[in-house]
Amino acid sequence: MALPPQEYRMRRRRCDSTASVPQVCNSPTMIVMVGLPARGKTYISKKLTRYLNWIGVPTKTFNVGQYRRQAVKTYESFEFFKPDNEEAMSIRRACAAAALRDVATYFTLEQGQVAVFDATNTTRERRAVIISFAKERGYKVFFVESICDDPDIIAENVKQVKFGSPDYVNRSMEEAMEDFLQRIVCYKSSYMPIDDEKDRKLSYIKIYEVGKRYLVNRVQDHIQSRIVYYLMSIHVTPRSIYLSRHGESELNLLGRIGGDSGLSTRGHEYAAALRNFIQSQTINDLKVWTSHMKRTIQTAQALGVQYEQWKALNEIDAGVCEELTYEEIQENFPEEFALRDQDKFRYRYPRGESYEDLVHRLEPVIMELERQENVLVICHQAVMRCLLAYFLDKPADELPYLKCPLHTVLKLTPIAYGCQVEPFYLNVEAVNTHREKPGNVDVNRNPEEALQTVPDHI
Ligand code: BKE
Ligand code: F6P
Repeated sequence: MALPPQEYRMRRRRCDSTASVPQVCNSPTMIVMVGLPARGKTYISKKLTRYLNWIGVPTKTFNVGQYRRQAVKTYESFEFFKPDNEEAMSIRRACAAAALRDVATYFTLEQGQVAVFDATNTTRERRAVIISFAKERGYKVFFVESICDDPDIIAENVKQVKFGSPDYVNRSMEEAMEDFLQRIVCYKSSYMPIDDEKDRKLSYIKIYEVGKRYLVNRVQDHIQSRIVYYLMSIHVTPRSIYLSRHGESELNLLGRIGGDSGLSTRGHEYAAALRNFIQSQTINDLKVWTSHMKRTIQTAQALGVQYEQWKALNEIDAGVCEELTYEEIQENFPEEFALRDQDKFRYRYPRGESYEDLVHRLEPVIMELERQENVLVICHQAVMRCLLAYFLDKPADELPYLKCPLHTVLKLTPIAYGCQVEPFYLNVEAVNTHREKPGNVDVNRNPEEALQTVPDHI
């Protein structure tokens, strides 16, 4: 089809393979953290990285502090960070440069899409180095600045994460606190926050007082707007999220997948046990969420509290395989059965869904869970695996094999940069619905994982 010359030019520019620098076609993005020490930069970096990976955007954090600890094996004191310490200054510059080189490698050789550059980046000079590095290579840059001067929050940060850092092994909490506060002082004199006027061409979000207020400037694309939306949803109020499957269903008893059956006798017993468990936890202002399926609604009804139904929490749609046993699937659809074992995350049932589809369907649920405080989610095996993978940062290949047995509540509590998992088996027997990957002994490799201690009940 003939296009007016102007159109040709526009099309060429959009995806010109002869250009030295890719400008428009899926340019990778650098998220550059800005802020004094103990402002939650690493917290935000790790959390954002986990979220982006979970939604399928390959992302990695580059923490310049780790490069520094690699270069200088033993940390002595805050003196290292004094602005007039020339020797240390050149080591620090070299560490930032090494981290930038690794960002470039990540984008060119490792299919990375987003790199989170986790350093203080508190001087205009340092940010200018990053901006020109990115510009030369055609990367987009989005700054995330955290501004917080509440001494209690800073002290809590030092207690929760800095005290446990390799910098302070064999130091008392008092020593760590004193040294760290001095370290912050070292940065203060040269700190130039992102400037409303001077930096008006940059893309950024400034976060004030752990999310009480935000300033957002020049969001360039879809991924940046999702990042902004995510950062405006997270909070640090202590809370727990309880994940549970519905009580055992009639179809679970028959070994059949999917469908919309009600609870078995033992399923009803579990619902009653769940009520007692929730009461014993004395949780402030608990929200209860279910799917639109009978088995989760019946489980919630036994609790005697209000609950909210989410269609997005419905179990994976097995399409033509709904209500069959795994043996029947193997008999009737042998190729399909084999394909699912090859790539269980991406495999989509004919006229049904894949785990990957499920993750997309569950994204609004995760976003709302981030906004909320205490929540009990009563859901299904595949759905619970997707939610758990988000909280525990599990990769796509492990996700469909995570162990989420019936009649077991998982209590998730944020601690430091991660998430504590406590399994509670409520002592009501149920069938085992977990199917191992054929040929695999156990995919839950990490022996320290609490999940490993979840008993398998047949
Ligand atoms: C919504 N945050 O934007 C946020 N801020 O120690 C901005 N000091 C900042 C934070 C969270 C959300 C997170 C931490 C923190 C902070 C200032 C901080 C933090 C939380 C737990 C462990 C370590 C840091
Ligand atoms: O067997 C219970 C069930 O929730 C089914 O409804 C669903 O198809 C299945 O688990 C998901 O588990 P898997 O992906 O291991 O087949």
